Amino acid sequence: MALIGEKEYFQGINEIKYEGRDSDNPLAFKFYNPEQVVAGKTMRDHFKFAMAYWHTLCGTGGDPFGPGTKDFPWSKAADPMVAAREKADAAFEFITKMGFDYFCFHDHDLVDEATSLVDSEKRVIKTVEYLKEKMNASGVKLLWGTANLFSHPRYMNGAGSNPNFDVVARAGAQLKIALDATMELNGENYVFWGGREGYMSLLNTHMKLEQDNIGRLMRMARNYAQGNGFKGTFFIEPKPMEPMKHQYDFDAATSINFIREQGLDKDFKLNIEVNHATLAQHTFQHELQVAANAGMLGSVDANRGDYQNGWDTDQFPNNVLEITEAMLVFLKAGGLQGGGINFDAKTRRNSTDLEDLFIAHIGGADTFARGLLVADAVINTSNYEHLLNNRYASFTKGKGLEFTKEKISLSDLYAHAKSSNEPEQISGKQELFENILNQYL
Ligand code: XLS
Ligand code: NI
Ligand code: NI
Repeated sequence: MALIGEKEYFQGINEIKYEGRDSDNPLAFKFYNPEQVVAGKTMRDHFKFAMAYWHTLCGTGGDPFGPGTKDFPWSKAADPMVAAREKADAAFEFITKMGFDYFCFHDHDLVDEATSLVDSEKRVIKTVEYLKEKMNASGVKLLWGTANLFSHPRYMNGAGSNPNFDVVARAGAQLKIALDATMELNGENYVFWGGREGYMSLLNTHMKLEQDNIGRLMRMARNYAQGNGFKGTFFIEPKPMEPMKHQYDFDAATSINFIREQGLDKDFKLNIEVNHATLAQHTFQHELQVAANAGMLGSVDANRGDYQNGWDTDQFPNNVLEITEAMLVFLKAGGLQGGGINFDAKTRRNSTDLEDLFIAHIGGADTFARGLLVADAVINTSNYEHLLNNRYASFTKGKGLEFTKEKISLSDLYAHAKSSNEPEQISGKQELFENILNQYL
């Protein structure tokens, strides 16, 4: 099967190559050099860049004030199966021209939902057959699949958290079909983003029952998938708000608690999204660190928010400083466990050229590559690690060391403090740490 479908959608664009930072070619990588080895691994393997089917192929730019602006030449056909094939052709042409190895999808990004569950399942199965051929021909892999359990009006009161069991069961059915699709395509992971899993008003909400029901659904999903040979990891993607006023998977710490409380910690990790972190009043790097500390740094949804807006603007990542700080955490944690970097990002409503999709992904990949290179240099050639470890040197010897081993008591602390003078004032040297990062940028 040819890599470009019957019709070439991105005409005039060839495979994107690395040309280095001096290149003026907008359709070339300046920092992302897939085969370049950094910290013992190629950039390609560090990142496992993925295209998000929903934004790149389906997001035509509609907002509450107006319709879509992007006249995508695929999926215009009235027959949903023809439209789905065209979309798949465009998707694989895009991914292979980008030189990426992965994609991610929601069930109904692939093909529109039908009016009945049975017909929807048929559509998904047929589209998956077609995707499988395209994947075999191109070598492109599925980073993760997921079910859209938030767009359809039936989920207005939630999916797993819905107060009506019939809706929970319907969500379970859709989840099963999405898991089947993910497994059929050898998906490496499965994501749960709880779009409507939360509440608008506590007055009409049984919070504990709703959360326990989500846990039940997740355990069923895990048992079903593993029973059918799925070896991948499940990820929860935290987000604090939007669409619900309060989302149950508020942030990394909240989600980790949920995972442990529900007995899911052997099989579940986190998918951290930049813009969700900032919506939760955290930094992206904070969320990565919280996940890493719990051994749950699974995957990343790459994008960025807007300093002035309080919603998920899903812009392409271009904040090099932010991503460099994140790459420090990433490298020190030993990378992602099972996941990759999925561009859950959309071009702006007025970026209407097809080539803008490439330019945006190039910028995103370059931002991560640059961050990785800088973080690696900071760790290995600057004074950074030494300064950082030095701050905690008092825990590496004497009573400090005994304290970390829990070999001393509160009375020992009392005796230690009583026989010492007022502790010495030691500068935190934040500006020095910041300057080192700037110096290496
Ligand atoms: C929305 C989420 C969504 C998930 C997948 O804010 O980021 O796109 O990644 O359902
Ligand atoms: Ni996301
Ligand atoms: Ni998001």
